[in-house]
Amino acid sequence: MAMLYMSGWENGEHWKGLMRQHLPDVEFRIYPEIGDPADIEMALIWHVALDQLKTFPNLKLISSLGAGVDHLVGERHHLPDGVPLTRLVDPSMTSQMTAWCVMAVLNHHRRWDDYREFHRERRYEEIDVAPPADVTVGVLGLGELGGSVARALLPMGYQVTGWSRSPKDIDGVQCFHGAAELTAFLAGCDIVVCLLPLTDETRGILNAETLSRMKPGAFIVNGARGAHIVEPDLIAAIDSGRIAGATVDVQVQEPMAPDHPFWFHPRILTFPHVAALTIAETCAPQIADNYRRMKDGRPLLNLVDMDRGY
Ligand code: NDP
Ligand code: OXD
Repeated sequence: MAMLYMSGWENGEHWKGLMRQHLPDVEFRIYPEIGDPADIEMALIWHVALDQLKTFPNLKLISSLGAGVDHLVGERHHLPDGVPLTRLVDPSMTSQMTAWCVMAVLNHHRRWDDYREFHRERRYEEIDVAPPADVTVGVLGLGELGGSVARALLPMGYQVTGWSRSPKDIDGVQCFHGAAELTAFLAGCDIVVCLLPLTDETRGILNAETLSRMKPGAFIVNGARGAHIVEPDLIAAIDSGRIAGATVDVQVQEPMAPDHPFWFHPRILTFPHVAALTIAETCAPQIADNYRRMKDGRPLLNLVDMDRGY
């Protein structure tokens, strides 16, 4: 029986070496070297060849090689019925994302770009900046990543709020939940950090209407998925002066086309989807654990609820 690695990344051999340490008796194959399709019991997948999954008659577990599963849920017609899908929840990914979001918040709040400009111009001048206690950072999504970002901002003195689907109780964080509380949540934010999963309910959640509900001069940080933002609406809101700017790790189309307007916008900073990378060393043990759980019929870790979409 075998595990098949289907990622499109060029580190298959590296994963193979690691998985051999954790599961020495399990053969590790790297797509497109499938061998006999009947051998494949577990697939590790990112964006590659989803339409092949139904051709493995003994497939018992699909594991996303990322934390997000929108691309898999969105293509669920390719997933064999009844085969569970798990995702990665990894402390390294959480700390990477936390650091990236904190960096984006601090850079905006402490006027990094303006001081860089002053430095170039040899201007030794002070810019008025509100103390953190007067700045509210709101986190959309209070799960593994959003919860960590919210907690990390507290000791820096920020007012922290958050929004999730179900009610949450996080010490020091004012928690909102459900569609009915979205407007109240947004209205209080100076900086909004998006860490939602991309689902039918959250696609385009940052649009002309919701952006207009934010405080004038609010700033957007998106570490989740590009399609959470209606990109032309964001540009219009920034150009009108309503929104101060945005830092986005993710875009609707990745990689961004050379003529994408984000490249040319002075108030938008883009990153190439690097906020939290999958580190094979830290993720291999949980994948091995789930393999053993699948074999023993024990409950799986980080199971995706296909109907909920995350
Ligand atoms: P989780 O599933 O742990 O958390 C998701 C949070 O969003 C939960 O708090 C959930 O609410 C909330 N949520 C979901 N749907 C809604 C809704 N309709 N209304 C309000 N709240 C909602 O996910 P993670 O924190 O692990 O990851 C979040 C996303 O980050 C991933 O889906 C992925 O897209 C992105 N990501 C990006 C990376 C990058 O490098 N840029 C790397 C890793 C992830 P509740 O708690 O009530 O369920
Ligand atoms: C993920 C990602 O979901 O890298 O893990 O975006």
